[in-house]
Amino acid sequence: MFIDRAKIRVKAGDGGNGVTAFRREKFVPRGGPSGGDGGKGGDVWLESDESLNTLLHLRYNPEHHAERGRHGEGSNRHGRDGDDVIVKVPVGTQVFEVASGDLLHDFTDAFQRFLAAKGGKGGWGNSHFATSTRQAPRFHYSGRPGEDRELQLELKLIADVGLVGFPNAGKSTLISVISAAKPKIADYPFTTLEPNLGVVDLGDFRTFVVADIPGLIEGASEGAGLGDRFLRHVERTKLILHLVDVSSLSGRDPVDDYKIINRELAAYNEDLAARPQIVVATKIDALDEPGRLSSLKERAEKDQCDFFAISSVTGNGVKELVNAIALRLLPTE
Ligand SMILES: Nc1nc2c(ncn2[C@@H]2O[C@H](COP(=O)(O)OP(=O)(O)OP(=O)(O)O)[C@@H](O)[C@H]2O)c(=O)[nH]1
Ligand SMILES: [Mg+2]
Repeated sequence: MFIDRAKIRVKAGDGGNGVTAFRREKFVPRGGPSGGDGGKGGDVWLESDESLNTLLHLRYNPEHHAERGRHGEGSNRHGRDGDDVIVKVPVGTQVFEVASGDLLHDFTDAFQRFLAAKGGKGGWGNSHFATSTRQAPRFHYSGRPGEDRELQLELKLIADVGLVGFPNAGKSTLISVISAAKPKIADYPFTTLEPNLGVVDLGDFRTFVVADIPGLIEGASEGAGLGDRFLRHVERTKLILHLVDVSSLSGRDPVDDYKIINRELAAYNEDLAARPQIVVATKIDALDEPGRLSSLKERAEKDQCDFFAISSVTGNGVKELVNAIALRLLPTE
């Protein structure tokens, strides 16, 4: 299962307390104040790690507490600072504060760090408070509490290419033939319930990542079908492949399908609607009315989109499509 959300609690260490103490040594009469300060509480940091690609590890381990600072001691001994805790998250994780809903941080690269909860300062011991008129202060400060908050983590898959289209358009079938991903494929709508990622290998270490997401239908932006909530997985893609079934199997008109999906994209996010699209007519092995293909092609050209016609079953046109995607995404030297 693809997990892309997790709620965690981060609690930084409290600061240690300062102490009240006085020097007591054999040959030092009336020794002055010598209470040391408390140590600082440990921080909780989040750090991005390229080797992770889900938030699953945090689902099972949602509490992250850093150590408290030790209390100060006599003879001006400072309490030890609490150790920090580092929580690893995949690149692409966004951090929201549950209480306010605010976006606190966005991990766009590996080895980024975010201070999720700051450790409390240690309290001052009484030696801090000695002045010429107050030579024996009999008080100290307590340590400050460490920050404590609940965070909602969200991982958007960072894919280069997003597949969108009606249910049954052939999205999962395409990703299964161009990558090693093995999503469920079936002859009914809403086969795909969770996004799948596939890595397309072009050789020479050149790759791109494709996201296959559940199908959209009219009204998805208002929650119809599975709704548009999976569109956040294609929000960051550089290119959208808009798949349209041109066989008569769908029982709908390809140009209408194309327009409906574009409307849903725009309703979700105008930026997404403006993202470069390649329009892909699918299932051409089962094409029985050529007019369905040509009218979609005309429409795509009118919208100044590249257009390809493929069959994932026979492989017809698939290679050309992959090459065109590679040309759009990868700089050629
Ligand atoms: N004839 C033919 N059938 C295809 C082709 N590609 C996909 N199909 C069939 O179309 C049906 C739907 O394919 P999927 O890949 O599951 O469609 P999808 O777009 O992922 O559908 P959802 O996950 O429900 O949104 C399956 O029965 C596939 O076998 C094709 O190129 N030619
Ligand atoms: Mg599917």
